[in-house]
Amino acid sequence: MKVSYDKLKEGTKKVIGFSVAFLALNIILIFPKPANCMDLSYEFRLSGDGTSRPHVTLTVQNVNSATLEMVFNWPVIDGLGNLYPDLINFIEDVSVTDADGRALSISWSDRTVDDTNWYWGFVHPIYYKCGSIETLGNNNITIQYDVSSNAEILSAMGATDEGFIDDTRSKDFWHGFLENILLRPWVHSDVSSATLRIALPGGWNYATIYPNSSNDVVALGTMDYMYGDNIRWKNYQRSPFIVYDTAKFVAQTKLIKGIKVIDICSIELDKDRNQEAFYQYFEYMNNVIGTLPIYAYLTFNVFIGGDIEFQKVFQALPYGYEHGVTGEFYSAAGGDIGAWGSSLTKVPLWAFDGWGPEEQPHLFYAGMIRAWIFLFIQFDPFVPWFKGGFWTYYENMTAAQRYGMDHVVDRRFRPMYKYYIDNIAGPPEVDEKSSWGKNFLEYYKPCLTAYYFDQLLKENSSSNKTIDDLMKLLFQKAEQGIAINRAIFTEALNSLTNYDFTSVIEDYLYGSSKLPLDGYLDNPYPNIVANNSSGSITVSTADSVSITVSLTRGRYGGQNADWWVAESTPSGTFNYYNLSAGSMVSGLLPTHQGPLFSLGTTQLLNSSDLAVGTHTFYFGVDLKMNGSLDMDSIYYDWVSVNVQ
Ligand SMILES: [Ca+2]
Repeated sequence: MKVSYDKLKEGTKKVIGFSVAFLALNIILIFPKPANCMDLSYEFRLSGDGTSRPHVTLTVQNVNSATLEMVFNWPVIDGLGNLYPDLINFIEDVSVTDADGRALSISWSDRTVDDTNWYWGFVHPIYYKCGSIETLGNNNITIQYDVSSNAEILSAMGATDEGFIDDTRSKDFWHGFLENILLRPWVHSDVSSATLRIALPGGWNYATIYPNSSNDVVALGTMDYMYGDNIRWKNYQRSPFIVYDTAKFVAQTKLIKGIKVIDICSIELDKDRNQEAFYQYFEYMNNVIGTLPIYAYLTFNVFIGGDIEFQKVFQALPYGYEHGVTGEFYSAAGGDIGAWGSSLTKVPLWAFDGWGPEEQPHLFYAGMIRAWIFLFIQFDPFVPWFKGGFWTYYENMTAAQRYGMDHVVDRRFRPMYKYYIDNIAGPPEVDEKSSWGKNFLEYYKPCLTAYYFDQLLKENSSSNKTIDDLMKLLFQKAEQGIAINRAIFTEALNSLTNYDFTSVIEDYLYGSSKLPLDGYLDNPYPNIVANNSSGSITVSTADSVSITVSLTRGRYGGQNADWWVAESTPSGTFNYYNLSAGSMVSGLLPTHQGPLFSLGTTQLLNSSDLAVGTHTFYFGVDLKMNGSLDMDSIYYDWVSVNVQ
């Protein structure tokens, strides 16, 4: 665990190094003073039955400036950038003392950090409340304050204890973000080390997205998630923090690819949840795209019903966006792996043309995909097709790895394509919204396009390359702190095979051309005809018989197959078409072995010396390329020739 956190720190250092240096340079230019190396020890103490306000005691060591500037994120900001300065006061009753207990003065001001170079999605400034402390030459300073109680937070959100559907209540937990409750140095580089000691009533526990150095001490490192200098990964830096009574809440944790995946929910909700499914999908995404450079991923659900007026605003803490790479943080029932539909066996595989409450256009855990696509791998400038379309594609692929691709093609991609052809495709294209309010052209057409790209990659690489290889390349860029753009995307895609994707990217992702997916979502379609007839024919021995085959590759393009062209003879024996001989020879062997491709109309035989009796000619492909006939995976067609 230590190892992976170190790896995480290494990874983020690379990403933020430049920004940190740049910010530090600015600070030095504006405030020419030496950088401090402050050590911060926080204690978060919750007493009694959980009703009271938590109390924070912070000891700052190695202070060496006349003024100590400490900040926390405030006020609350929603996804549209609206400020709610009166909604929640996270920090109350602040007092500052020196090592001898003498009071020091603190004065408050508002600070805002903004940068036009920030990633498109995080357009809002970061708002801070800054407390300036006159240190009077003290090196060690203690700051104490209260944090809003959970009842105060829920009440501010518009939720009440009466709103709980199960027997949990606001006193049974505390939930929020460390950014809002940990006063910390204004200058990130001033932080040398930080720890957070958690003191809780008996039977309580906590969870953060930081590692522990002991059972009750969280190693915050240099508090890297909590500063705007790492702005490319601003959401990645959210630091959800949950404290809960273990008699009322269940925490399930699994280490996946070095990431501690934590899910906390009330006991009542836990009965309907299936964390194993979530783990499986989480692992899949790490495997096929890349392992997220985070220490932990945390989800939290409580069972509160009804509309909570400011729930989304609270979720958007601390920067004004409801989702984070480090987890989805929900304060009410539902959420991406919510109470309903969360079971692996209950994943609703909808039919796209059947809108309704039972037919959901997305899967309930879909939000997890965001951590990879759009939060970690970012497109700049923003393109809706990547966020919506590739997200939707991978959401479906997580289901496919559990249920099988055929199931997902049949139940999701084919209906989606049919809906597209019937209602959306142009010219001119007509956009529509799904029952989840998602535009077809931003979510579903680009999802189908991703499927098409995957098929083209397989087709041009004997299935050695897939769209996962593209995503891995893009993930590597993200690890280097590089946002994707059209040129990088195109170059990555074109590097995989000899196929030039430039025009299909233009046509289907940026343009409004009609997707040519006919035949890419169906089963392979072999066709065999005798004298241009697909039914039975009757000929005399003198007549010549022409046997012609064709194949539409269908959804398995590039997949290896045994190709069969066979004849059952009147005497009951089998012949097969030998490609090199160009004729039927006795026995039953594959005519060809290799990847599926679409084969245009091809004449194989044209002879007039067939024996009297019934000859049945078969053309088929089976998807297990092993030289034997596999009837469980074969697609075939036949025609019979009755020779008189
Ligand atoms: Ca076979």
